[in-house]
Amino acid sequence: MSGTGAHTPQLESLDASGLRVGVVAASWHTTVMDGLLAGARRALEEAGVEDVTVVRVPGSFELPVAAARLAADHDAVVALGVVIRGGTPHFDYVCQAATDGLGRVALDSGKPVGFGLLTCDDEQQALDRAGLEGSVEDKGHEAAAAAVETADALSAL
Ligand code: DLZ
Repeated sequence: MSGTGAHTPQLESLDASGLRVGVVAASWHTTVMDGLLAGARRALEEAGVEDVTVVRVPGSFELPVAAARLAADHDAVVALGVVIRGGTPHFDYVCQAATDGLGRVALDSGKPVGFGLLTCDDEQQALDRAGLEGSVEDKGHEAAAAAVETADALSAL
């Protein structure tokens, strides 16, 4: 997928100060994860979210179960992780399980789950998307912004 045509969130115009947002972050690939988490925190701050719970899990495979728990008592969830392709099919199984699981959490709970899971061929692709100095994209910020914007849209229905 390409970033062309990406939506630009107008976070400052939202009043998200009353939202409770849960962030679940995997722990593999520390530098990339630090960037994703910082980007998510920045987006939540820009939107005025004051109530943020951050939970760390070992790997991306564990994101859905923690997201499900957070969705039970938060208005929105942000899931952050990075999986880098190796020499075995393991990559495909972890990515598929995490993606399917997070989608299921969103639909089962009715709460938005911001999808900040990077699935990359190599570490450079992940660094390019991590919102770090020199990165071209900021996927942690994007995922948190999407979760908050969607929670806002749902609250108006
Ligand atoms: C096992 C594994 C591997 C090989 N690679 C990654 C990765 O690139 N990113 C990630 O978030 N997690 C990885 N894991 C760990 C699995 O997600 C999971 O934590 C373990 O299989 C234990 O359930």
